[in-house]
Amino acid sequence: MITNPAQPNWSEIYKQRRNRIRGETGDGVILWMGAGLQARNYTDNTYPFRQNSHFLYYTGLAEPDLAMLSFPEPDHDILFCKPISMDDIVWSGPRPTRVELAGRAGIGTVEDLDRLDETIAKVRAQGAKIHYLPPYSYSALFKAARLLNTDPNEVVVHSSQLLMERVAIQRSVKSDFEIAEIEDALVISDRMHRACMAATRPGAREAEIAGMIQGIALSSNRQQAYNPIVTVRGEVLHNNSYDGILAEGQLLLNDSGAESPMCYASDITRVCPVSGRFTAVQAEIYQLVLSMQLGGIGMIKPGLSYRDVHLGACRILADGMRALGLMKGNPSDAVEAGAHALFFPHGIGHMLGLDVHDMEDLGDVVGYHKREKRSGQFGLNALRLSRPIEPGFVLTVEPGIYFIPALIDRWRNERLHADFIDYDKVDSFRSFGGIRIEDDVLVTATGARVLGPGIPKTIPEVEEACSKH
Ligand SMILES: [Mn+2]
Repeated sequence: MITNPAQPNWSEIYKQRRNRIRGETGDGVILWMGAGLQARNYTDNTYPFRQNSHFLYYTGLAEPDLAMLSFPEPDHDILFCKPISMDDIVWSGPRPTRVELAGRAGIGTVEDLDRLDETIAKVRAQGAKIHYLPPYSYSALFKAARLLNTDPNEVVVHSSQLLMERVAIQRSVKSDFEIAEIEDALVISDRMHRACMAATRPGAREAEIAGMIQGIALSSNRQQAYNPIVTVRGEVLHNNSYDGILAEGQLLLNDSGAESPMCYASDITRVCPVSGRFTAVQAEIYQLVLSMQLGGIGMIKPGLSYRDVHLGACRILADGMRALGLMKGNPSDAVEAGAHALFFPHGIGHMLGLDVHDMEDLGDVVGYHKREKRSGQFGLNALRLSRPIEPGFVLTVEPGIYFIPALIDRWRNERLHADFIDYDKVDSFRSFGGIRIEDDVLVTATGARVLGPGIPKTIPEVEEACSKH
């Protein structure tokens, strides 16, 4: 029989992942909690289910109501599952047996979920430490409090810093199979973005375009990796409403991405002109954001801090804004002072993987070196990833330029960075909106590779995609 070498042995991969993490956490027992269904307004009406990403990484099991204990000895894991009742089968159909689930994940022992409490109690009675990650949902928090027989306020405090650090290191470097999953997700994202560009026209509604993007994911039997941002008010960074109607002369910002079959995320932003053609002023700002993005991608190489990539893109911004008359003075001094953050108040990017902001539930353990603290400076304080980058990291590179009227007014009234900003000129851009260009990038041994099939990005490419009505 010919075996396909491209088909990985996933149960073996999950085993290896668990053996590595148990080897790095010493003598303790690791408690992995799968996610449960979340009620929307009563128990049986639930939000779409999404497994906890750490649980997915170490088991591949996407079903609700699972837990696992990993013991210090190699290959020693117990999967805990709810028993299947006839009611479950009547209402939800047949499901994989517990033994099938355990087999898929390469786990040798399986128990009823009801036995998790007593098993944990037994482990603790023997003096072993329980390592667990801090829960990010209240339901998981209360479940953990019950399992660990502790006050809910104590659960996060006593989560394992060592486990967080080791998980972050392990999950940060992506294997070829994981990269292939992200690229698979990007194929759907490419369709989402091209369809959006083709549908953008004066009179169209944001909701109509957001619905079409969602339809592309759903009709491919995929989830969206996050709630898409589809807005003509691109300067509102996380604009979650779809109330707007597109008008001639506006820009439409679309930040949306699909998941792969194994739930890896893609995260792409593009901006296109509602009329199909950029105005001269829009093209100038767009081209500057593109220079920041291409400049940032060009800087990426192993060992360089992502903070330096961020600051490099900020200097391109300050230099370009000076050429356009919006900023003045020395660009490096302006960036050091933080003046550029009037236009670019967020970070250049973040890790991407099973989560769109990969492992952000673990906090700055992921993006910051142990001894490095987040900056307090406005703009730089929103940088999610700062530490030196390594081959195998997948990152977003997503600079932007935004004109946020309330922020402009505040800074102008306070005469903030008046040496570096021409406020009269900036005022003439009050209704411009915002532009962000975002790609997903793999750090290679020598530099960077932009993942995905090549989503329209240059001005001619975007205008061409807009013309395909
Ligand atoms: Mn992003």
